[in-house]
Amino acid sequence: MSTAGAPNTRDLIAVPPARIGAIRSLLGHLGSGQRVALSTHINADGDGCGSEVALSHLLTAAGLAPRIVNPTPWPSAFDFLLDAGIVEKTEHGVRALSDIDLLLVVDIGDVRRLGILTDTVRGLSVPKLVIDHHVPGDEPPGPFILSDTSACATGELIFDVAITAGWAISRGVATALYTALLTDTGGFRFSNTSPRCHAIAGYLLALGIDPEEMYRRVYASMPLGRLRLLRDALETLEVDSAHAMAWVSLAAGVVEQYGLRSEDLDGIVEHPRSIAGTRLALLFRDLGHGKVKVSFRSTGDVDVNRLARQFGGGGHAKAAGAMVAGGLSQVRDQVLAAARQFVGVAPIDEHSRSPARSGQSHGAPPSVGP
Ligand SMILES: [Mn+2]
Repeated sequence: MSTAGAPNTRDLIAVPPARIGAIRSLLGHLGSGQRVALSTHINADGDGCGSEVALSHLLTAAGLAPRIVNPTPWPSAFDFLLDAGIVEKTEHGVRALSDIDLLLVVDIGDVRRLGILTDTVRGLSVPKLVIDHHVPGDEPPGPFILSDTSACATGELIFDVAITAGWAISRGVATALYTALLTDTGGFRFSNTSPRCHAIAGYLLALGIDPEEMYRRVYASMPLGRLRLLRDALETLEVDSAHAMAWVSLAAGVVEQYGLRSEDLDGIVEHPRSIAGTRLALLFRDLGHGKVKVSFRSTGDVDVNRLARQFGGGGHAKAAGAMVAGGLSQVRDQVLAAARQFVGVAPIDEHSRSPARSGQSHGAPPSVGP
């Protein structure tokens, strides 16, 4: 049985032609024996970690000597990716960048996402390569860029590099790439879950990845404190149905009180986002030193990257963040006021006069996603 115009899986798996030039250019910088530092953004997520581990395996097999050097500690949730052969030198800080031949930064569109490594990376004279799927910032980490916002995850682009280079996808590579795709699509649920994303995931399953084991490792290995933190966050839930917004807040110190780290906050903001009719969900986390981290999530057409940029942050159209100076209630009031203006009155509210939504443009300040 066939349907005219139906896609076939081979077409879905094929590397998009628009990426091949950038991939070949990146590959042209790689040479046997090179010492390569791999880095990703502060509070690395499953895509950053998965992309780094996949590249570690691939580059090692290709005769290079990769090491991972991140601005913040390796998240314990992704310890399972660090099998034998992965060199993780984050604890050495910028010293681990002093004797390299090449830097390869993943899942970052702006150098400032490298946190404490930023200034050192700016000053590096070795080639700096970037593989990313964010909206590009105004200061990319390096000049040699493979960037495509249509990629569901940076891991998709790593897959493309491997296929284009003719590198074998080992079990370790497949596990790491599956983690990248799984986490960046929220378990294959977000709008970036493209047909190609599923096709690549299918390819990785065919290589022997066990989806239930991956689910258990990524989503069912939660420390008890994480659930207690969620309970506390949900106690603060507020909803503005006229603007189709919902938000939760975390006071200074609660994350630490439960023995958790920033990485454990992943997914909290999905709860306000899951309320029927919500177009914009926010998480406010008081960091306790005069700064509040704001996470923005959208369902539908609210471009939270543009909203976050009003506060010096950025990210994707549907997921973004910003670090805002001030106390929790002050920042919350300020951000909510801007958010209400930005989304306008939700059209689903029968009380609304439905003014033109969101179109207004505020000057975009330099983007630094926290
Ligand atoms: Mn990503």
